[in-house]
Amino acid sequence: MSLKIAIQKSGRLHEDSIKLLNDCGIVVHNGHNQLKSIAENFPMELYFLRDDDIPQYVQDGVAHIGIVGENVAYEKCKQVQIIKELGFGKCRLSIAVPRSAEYEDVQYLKGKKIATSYPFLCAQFLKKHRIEAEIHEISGSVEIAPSIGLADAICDLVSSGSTLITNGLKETEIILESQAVLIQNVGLGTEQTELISKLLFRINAVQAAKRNKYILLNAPTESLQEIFSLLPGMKSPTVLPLAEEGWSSIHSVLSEDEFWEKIEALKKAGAQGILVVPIEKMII
Ligand code: PRT
Ligand code: ZN
Repeated sequence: MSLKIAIQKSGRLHEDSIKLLNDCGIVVHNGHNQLKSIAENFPMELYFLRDDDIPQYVQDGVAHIGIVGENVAYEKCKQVQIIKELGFGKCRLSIAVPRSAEYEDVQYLKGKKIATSYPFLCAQFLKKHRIEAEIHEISGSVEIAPSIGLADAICDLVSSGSTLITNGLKETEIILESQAVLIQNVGLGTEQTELISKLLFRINAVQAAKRNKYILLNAPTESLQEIFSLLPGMKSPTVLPLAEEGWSSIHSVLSEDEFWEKIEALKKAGAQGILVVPIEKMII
């Protein structure tokens, strides 16, 4: 029994998907143009596919799980379950119009022609706002559609926004915020479900490690209580006496989100010699 996972063969999600598996301790060899591979130290078989096909493969049970963007997962409308947000491949599906357009609100789109590779999500957005417009489905180079007279607006993926600028467009509505997700077939047996739980346990440890840093610092004994309140740690901070009387070394874990704020407060509380170290895995 092995867990069958479908990942993108090449493209924006490929490397991060392999890296995630590697970070989870799963060694994957994917030679050039290989469509299938077997992991070395985890019962896992990998299928390398076009991202658009992954939801179908997972729905049909050919693959038990898969990694795709939420944009693809929702557009394809397959019977699959999203079980984990993976934090990479972040982008948004947006409406954009020519920079010169006098766009005030979504009513602008009434009766307009919108080019997109996401006809389902685009139609859903228009329906929600009770807008009648013409959707023109194209499979690539959507951004040039307005400049060649093919459409009045587009509905496409945006990350930095530079492609829109290059093509004389401006982003006016965000339809969906997207990132890579792990999807799962809805009718799996106990053995596959157990393997998925093992994989999720490892993914959670990798993600928790990324969100946190290990921090070591020295502080005078009279500041310890204030420092403990700033650094609660996983259970509570470790305190070791320094050779110099009246001083201690404190070890703890600090969340990335409050990092700079806490560092400033720690310095104010008398902390010195602060070292911050990345964490590889974090089991909570
Ligand atoms: O061959 P295959 O079908 O597997 O790949 P693909 O060409 O369909 O997809 P690919 O590799 O381009 O993208 C895979 C997934 O990456 C997408 O489904 C999204 O979930 C995610 N992703 C993240 C993006 C982007 N960022 C992104 N910027 N996908 C596409 N883009 C494109 C966008 O379409 C536009 O052309 O990048 C351009 C805009 O980028 P900025 O930075 O200029 O705004
Ligand atoms: Zn694709």
